[in-house]
Amino acid sequence: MDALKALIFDVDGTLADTERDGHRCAFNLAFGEHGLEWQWDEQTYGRLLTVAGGKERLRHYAERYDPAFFAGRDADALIRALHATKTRHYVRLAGSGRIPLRPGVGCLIETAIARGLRLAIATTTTPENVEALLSATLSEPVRRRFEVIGAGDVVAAKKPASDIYAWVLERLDLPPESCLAIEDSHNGLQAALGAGLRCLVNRNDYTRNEDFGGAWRVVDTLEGLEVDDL
Ligand code: XBP
Ligand code: MG
Repeated sequence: MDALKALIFDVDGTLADTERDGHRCAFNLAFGEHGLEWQWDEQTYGRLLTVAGGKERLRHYAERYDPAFFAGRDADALIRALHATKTRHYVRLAGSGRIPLRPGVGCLIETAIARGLRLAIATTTTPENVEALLSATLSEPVRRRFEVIGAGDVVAAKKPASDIYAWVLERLDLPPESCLAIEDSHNGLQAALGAGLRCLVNRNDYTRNEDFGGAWRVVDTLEGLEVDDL
């Protein structure tokens, strides 16, 4: 195995538990603002999380549960508008500091920096959402150490496609063998494996029962994880 040179972090569910009390609430606030009666409870949202990407999730939900939503309207424009409203609400929620890093994440980032490891992000969410969360949870010097941020629509195919990891590896100019991906979900694991990366899965309440076959390691917390063990 090549010497480890970089950690590539997923964001939602991995750096922080952003889905239940962040993205889900932002979607519901957007529905209200747009006069829709949709409301995603925790259980419904957990099922919808198998569709990566907020715009893709909205389309999936409308097609499956409210096909009349698109009748005679520009579906793409509607979804873009809904998603922009949702992102505005999420940026405010994440930027408020109400969504903390998961246990052990801050310490792992700090020790990785101390060991000279390079840091990157590979996420399905938007760059503005990443910026809001990192600004609220990391100091400016630490935030600046994330030298590549691969987020959202920079690639056409989202997780479980491996495009976002390939995009990040290209900009790190590193082979997959010298990097470790840190993820929380089956979709994220598949994306990392597809790019030839070892993947450490940090399960959470939404992803606990997903299939993590092929993961290098599966944990329920990053607390106590030593960089030298990676
Ligand atoms: C998880 C996702 C994202 C978020 C919502 O991303 O699938 O779509 O649920 O964010 P990650 P957007 O790869 O970080 O686990 O609405 O901005 O897509
Ligand atoms: Mg995730």
